[in-house]
Amino acid sequence: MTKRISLTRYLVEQQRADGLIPAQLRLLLEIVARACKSISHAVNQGALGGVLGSAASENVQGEIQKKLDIIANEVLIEANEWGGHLAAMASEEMAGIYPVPNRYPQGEYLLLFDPLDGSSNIDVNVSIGTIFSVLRKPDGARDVAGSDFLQPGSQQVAAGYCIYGPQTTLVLTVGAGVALFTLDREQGSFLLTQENPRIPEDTQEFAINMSNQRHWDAPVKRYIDECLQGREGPRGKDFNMRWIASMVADVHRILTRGGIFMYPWDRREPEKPGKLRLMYEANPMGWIVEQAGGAATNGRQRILDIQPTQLHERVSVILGSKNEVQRVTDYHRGL
Ligand code: AHM
Ligand code: MG
Repeated sequence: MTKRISLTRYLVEQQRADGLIPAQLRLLLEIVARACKSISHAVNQGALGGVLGSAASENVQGEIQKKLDIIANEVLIEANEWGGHLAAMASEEMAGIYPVPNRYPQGEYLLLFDPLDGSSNIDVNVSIGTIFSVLRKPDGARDVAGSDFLQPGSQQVAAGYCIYGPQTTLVLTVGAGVALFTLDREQGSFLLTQENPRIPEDTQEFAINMSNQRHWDAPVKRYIDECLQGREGPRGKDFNMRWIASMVADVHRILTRGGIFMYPWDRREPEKPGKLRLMYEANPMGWIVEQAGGAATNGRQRILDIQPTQLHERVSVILGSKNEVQRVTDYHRGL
């Protein structure tokens, strides 16, 4: 049997090879992975650990928090605050940023996360995950401020997600392709199981919440209508549909076998640009997908080029197989 490479060894070797992973960033990624291991354990315990169900609180977006949303958020904060690698954190579950307390040394990185993505799937035993993004604190900034986080996704220095499914898999990029690590529960470590997956440029599979169809904008309606017409329609081929309602799981499928994922703007909340969050969901996932040869846009613009104006900013998301994302984007541009 071939000896597998651990996450630690992978990061050390990357650090030596191309210098893309400075020591502080390596520590950060190891600590995030360790936190994901704890979250994975809590997810696995489910009812036995008393972690299912709702808490009696709402998050900053007015959504009822699940117990696991809060647990995962706390695990990530507690794991990361003391290491000296971070200046501050921001989370989908917290209203403002979380500067590292003064009793700990301050580092040069900013960590953003959606601690538990796919919350509606927690109680029904369907895959969920953690998504994270790492930025550098801008030069010259003394006390860290919320505005330090408002950097476009193209400035990310690392991004990843951990999916808690039949296997727990950590997916990571530092800008030199994508690496996948599977959690070996017996050893308690993440082991490299795939490097540089490539998302096929074409696909016959789309992921969208069809129950919102009547609220969509014309370009999205047109694209899905054409897919649904199958081989008799203008696309000349049949399409399959999947919607897990956990972005991590839908993106993981696309990374594995291709497809297009869309959570577009719709008329339910016309003043909001979309449901998903730019900084915690779209940017890290957009970068991973690009690093695997796919594309990610908001229908008009590359996701990673969007200049955020607020921490909890929302965005319309279209990502996955390049040619399909290009097609939907062309439809938005009236081409
Ligand atoms: P969450 O971060 O509160 O879990 O919400 C994000 C999730 C995504 O994972 C998923 O793609 C989407 O919401 C599903 O939404 P819907 O239930 O409207 O289909
Ligand atoms: Mg989420």
